[in-house]
Amino acid sequence: MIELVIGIAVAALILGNLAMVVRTSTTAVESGVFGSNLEDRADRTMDRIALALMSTSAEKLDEVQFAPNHVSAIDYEVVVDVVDGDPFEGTPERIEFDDQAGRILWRRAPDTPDEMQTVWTRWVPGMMEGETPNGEDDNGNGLADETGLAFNRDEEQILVRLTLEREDRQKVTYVRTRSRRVTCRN
Ligand SMILES: [Ca+2]
Ligand SMILES: [Ca+2]
Repeated sequence: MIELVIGIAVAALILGNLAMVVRTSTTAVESGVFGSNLEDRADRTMDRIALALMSTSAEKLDEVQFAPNHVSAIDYEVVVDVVDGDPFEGTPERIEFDDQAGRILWRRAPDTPDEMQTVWTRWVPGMMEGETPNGEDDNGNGLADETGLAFNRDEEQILVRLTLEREDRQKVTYVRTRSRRVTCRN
């Protein structure tokens, strides 16, 4: 009888461990997928921003400041063609950080009746990874208190920085940060 009880206990222990192993590896796979999805999204969003800025002229981006200052929105016009040696510009566009909703918005003809809007991504935190609001550059990237989407100027190039932050079902927070240097058209 005692042997039987011990046998059952051992079997239960083994099964329990097995279940735990299975559960742990499922969680590991899930979190791996979650993290790489967020990474893909960060890369895709950065690609879209870079493509848009590459098609504009740096002269038009006066409002973009030098480090340690930054802006969280950028107004530009896509240079569509050259007419008699002068670049011909299209409709104004804007990429902006909507800090209330934590989104990056792309707006075409902003603040006009013809405005079009698209959400390029969600899950953008109020502050860049490693940054806290204290007037200092906590994460050592040359900018002080920068937002989850930040632009600054470096000679004729625009530096774009982006952090995405998202919580999974287990309440684990994932953070992915990207930065890119974009050269505008002449
Ligand atoms: Ca910083
Ligand atoms: Ca700071």
